[in-house]
Amino acid sequence: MDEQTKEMHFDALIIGAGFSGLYQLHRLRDHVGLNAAILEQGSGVGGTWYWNRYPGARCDSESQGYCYFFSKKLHQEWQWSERYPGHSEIRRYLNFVADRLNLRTEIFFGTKVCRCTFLTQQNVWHVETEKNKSFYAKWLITGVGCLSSTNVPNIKGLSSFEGNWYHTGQWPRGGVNFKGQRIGQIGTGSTGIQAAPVIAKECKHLTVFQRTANYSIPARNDSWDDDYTQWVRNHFKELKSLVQSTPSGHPFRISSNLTMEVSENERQSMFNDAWLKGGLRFRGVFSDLLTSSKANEQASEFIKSKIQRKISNPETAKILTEIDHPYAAKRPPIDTNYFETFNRDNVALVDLKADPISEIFAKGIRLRSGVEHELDKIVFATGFDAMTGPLIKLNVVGPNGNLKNYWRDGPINYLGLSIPGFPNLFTITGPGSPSVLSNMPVSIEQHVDWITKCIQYCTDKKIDLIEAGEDAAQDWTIHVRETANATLLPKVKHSWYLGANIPGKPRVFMPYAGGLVTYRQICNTIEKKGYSGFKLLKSTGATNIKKIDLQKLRSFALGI
Ligand code: N01
Repeated sequence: MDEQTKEMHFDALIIGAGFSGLYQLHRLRDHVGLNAAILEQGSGVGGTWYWNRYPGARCDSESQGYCYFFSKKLHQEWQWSERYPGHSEIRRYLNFVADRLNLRTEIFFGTKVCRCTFLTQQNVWHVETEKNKSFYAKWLITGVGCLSSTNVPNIKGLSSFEGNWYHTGQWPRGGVNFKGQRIGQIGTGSTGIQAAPVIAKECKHLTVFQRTANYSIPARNDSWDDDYTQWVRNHFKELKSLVQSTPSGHPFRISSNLTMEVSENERQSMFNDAWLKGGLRFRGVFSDLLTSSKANEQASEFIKSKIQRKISNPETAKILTEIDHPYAAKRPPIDTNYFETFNRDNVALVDLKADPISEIFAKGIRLRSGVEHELDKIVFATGFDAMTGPLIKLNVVGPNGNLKNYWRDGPINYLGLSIPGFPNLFTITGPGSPSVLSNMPVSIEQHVDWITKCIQYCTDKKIDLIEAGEDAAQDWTIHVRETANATLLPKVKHSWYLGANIPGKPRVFMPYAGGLVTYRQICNTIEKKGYSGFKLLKSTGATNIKKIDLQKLRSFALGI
């Protein structure tokens, strides 16, 4: 879509053209009949997958579950090629969806939102872009993803580095040539674990700088044959019902077995079967891996022993398996030959716990001990200012102030969807919703459907403003923290779930850990009760915000 005039008026504006934005546009335009549009920073659709093109970038969710389920027609036409879809295949899929639903006519590409202000006189959102364009809409919906604000650590001397450096979440569209070069990779989370084996094959030498050792389960990726594609197409209904009935939204069930209630032999054999199945399915072998320390220790020891056997150098094996957190308390990576990569002659591991980075200099990375690693390129696989970061970056200003201020002690909202003091704003997969603890497209569909129904309801009832009530938001925020505290998820030092990877960010567990099935039921009940907990107003003017009891919220903060 072209920006022909400087000011454009819509019923609804959606920010981001990834899984969230595309489906939200379709629902509002084609089902509610609104004049809706997407503002997208990139030059194409894809969202997270538009930016994450690093070597090895691939989804950890299995293909048969990593797609939309709202349209059987779309499902029947599409064909995945592998167990886990690669980044370019996911972009092809989202382009296919955009074309089939004729969405491009309502997408402004190359349009970076820099400020969103609620105008209380008119009850509309004023959205300003980097190129000084103004958009206005009654409804504002963010589909900016949870992991789109990249984190490049503030390491002394980066600007003096003579080679090029890259963040995996902002990968150049034309790719990067590593041939014949010495590469340094900082970071060994899900991204680094995917990238290292691929970079190692391309470059002359790879040095991996590891701060915290990590678990990883073999992905066991494989190609799909036509029979399997046909099976998936024939089982659309069953797959849809499966992903909507599991707490994680993945297309597999979580066993109800408890780890310590089976014999040692059975336990090892069940772990082994799960290891052979591979990927995120490993987590589903027992139901209590994230609620019982004893159960988790069993899984952790099993995984560590498997990892140790893959690595030929005992010192390297030790550094890679001195893991300081419970299995899956951080987002558990899955890999293709990650640990095996350290057996290659052209790969070295640096233990930053023993010898941290002191600075980056013109020729590479210098450690505190004075040891220097000369490099031609540096890859930052250092993660994101997750969940709240992309929302705060939009500079959202409600009638009572800006979101950055309101969330300075951590996110406060209702259902992860709506924020007190920010009327007619909805945040798809916002903090406080299952989002990143689930298979994202399934959570996204649930949020978009809920938001669409809510907007339809307000339209039918001629409601001007809807926003989360302060009491409901406070109770929900406490519930999110209590739910996390009942698990092992907060028992981690540096985890982006907790915002603990970003200096100065409040340490608060952000996603909702109660599972997608429970969450869906809660959302449906609230809808059926006429949006209980929300303030629905037919009047105009600013809403009055009651002060949230931050003291009460802080008492639920996590203190490690
Ligand atoms: O980021 P991370 P990621 N000095 O934050 C290290 C999703 N994802 O991009 O653990 C040295 O997990 C940091 O060390 P530590 C998935 O949800 C999805 O890997 O903090 N090291 C860690 O090793 C995932 O969880 C897919 O001590 C520093 C790494 O950088 C999320 O994205 C694929 C450092 C960051 O790990 C984020 O994963 C890939 C410093 N100053 C990723 N700062 C799919 O399949 C940070 N690190 C969909």
